[in-house]
Amino acid sequence: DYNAFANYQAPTNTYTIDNLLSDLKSAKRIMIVSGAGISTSLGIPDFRSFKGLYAQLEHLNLKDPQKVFDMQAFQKDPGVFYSIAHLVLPPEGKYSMLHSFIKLLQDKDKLLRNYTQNIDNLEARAGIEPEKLIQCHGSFGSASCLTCRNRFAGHKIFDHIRHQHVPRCSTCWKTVQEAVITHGVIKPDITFFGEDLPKRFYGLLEPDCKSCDLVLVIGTSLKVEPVASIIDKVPRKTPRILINKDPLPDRDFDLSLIGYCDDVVSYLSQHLGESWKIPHPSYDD
Ligand code: CNA
Repeated sequence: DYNAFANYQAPTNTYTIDNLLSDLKSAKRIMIVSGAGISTSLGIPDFRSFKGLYAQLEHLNLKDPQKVFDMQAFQKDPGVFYSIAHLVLPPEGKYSMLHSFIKLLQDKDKLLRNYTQNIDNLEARAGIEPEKLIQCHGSFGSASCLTCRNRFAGHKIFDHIRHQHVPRCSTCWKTVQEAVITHGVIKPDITFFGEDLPKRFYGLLEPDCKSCDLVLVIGTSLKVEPVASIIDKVPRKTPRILINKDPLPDRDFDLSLIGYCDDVVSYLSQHLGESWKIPHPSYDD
């Protein structure tokens, strides 16, 4: 069985940038696994870098900075999350070169799926179709009332987030029970620790891993499960490429391109030819 054999092949050390350029040209089903690093060029901090969000939260004296995104902690005091949420709010009117590159792959009919851990919703802003996009940890694109479950467009609470106020649903506000701190509180539809990932993630993951012909892992430390294990489900014969500021020495890639992801894809685009020129990354509302 060729596939079974291929799954257990030792990693090749001979995969080069030229192999990647040629695979990008021939690929038809590229899977992208992305993280906070694809948005840092826009000023949104990642979590775990030297000047990332976790470093910026030291003043809160939390034992574990992840607690800010913990559902139980949110239910105890939503104010803690809303005191820092503005730091990861997406900018308006722009996305990164890397988002634009993903859109280019979609336009070339090469994008199988983008599994993003990002919550900034900038993939959608860049024009990635809902069907091609799995926002594994949800996004700021929508928000819901914890009490009546009414759903709102995410931007409706952006001003609250900017001013570090806890937003509350106007329907539930009328019946507000002061004793219940989360009564009528609106929470962005981002997946907190302790919440489940979207059903689509589990439904599409296995077939996508089996059928993709190239995997690009971009701007992530691969520390958060279950996304961190996606690449282990991809058959060994499928090339797995890392594009990241920091190397991930404990993970198994055929090629690691270490640097700023916008620079790396600009380099690739220049070597792929005129039709691979990356469009300017901005949008009008
Ligand atoms: P992380 O653990 O902070 O890792 C980010 C990785 O990106 C690091 O390995 C960096 O080396 C790398 N990196 C940073 N900047 C660049 C760059 N310009 N080019 C290439 N690589 C870069 O973040 P992960 O995404 O791995 O962790 C998953 C968390 C982060 C998810 O739950 C997200 O919701 C969460 N997050 C999202 C955003 C966002 O939506 N923009 C921002 C901050 C955190």
